[in-house]
Amino acid sequence: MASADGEATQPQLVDGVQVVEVEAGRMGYQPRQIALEAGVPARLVVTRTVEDECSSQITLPAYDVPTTDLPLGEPVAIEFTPTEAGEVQFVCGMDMQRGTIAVVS
Ligand SMILES: [Cu+2]
Repeated sequence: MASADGEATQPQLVDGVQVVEVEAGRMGYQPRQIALEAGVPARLVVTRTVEDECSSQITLPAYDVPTTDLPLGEPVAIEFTPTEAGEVQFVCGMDMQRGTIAVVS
């Protein structure tokens, strides 16, 4: 499940949606690097696994995903459609933990 640093995790295509499961845990986001295709709806399913204020919220500013609460142990879906190629980041509520999404067209 965990990929080596530098190797982006590919989504699973579920009913036309690119789905990636993300853990917000002791080591930050896992996976930390995700690859998505532009123009296809995407869903990050994020589960927080640590009692840690830092990872209790997540946001994806580039796609106007509002700051979203992550209750401990409850998967939360973050949905957006990447529109153009490039790298965007998802970050914790305090902008400390980061993950990278490489969007390809
Ligand atoms: Cu934080």
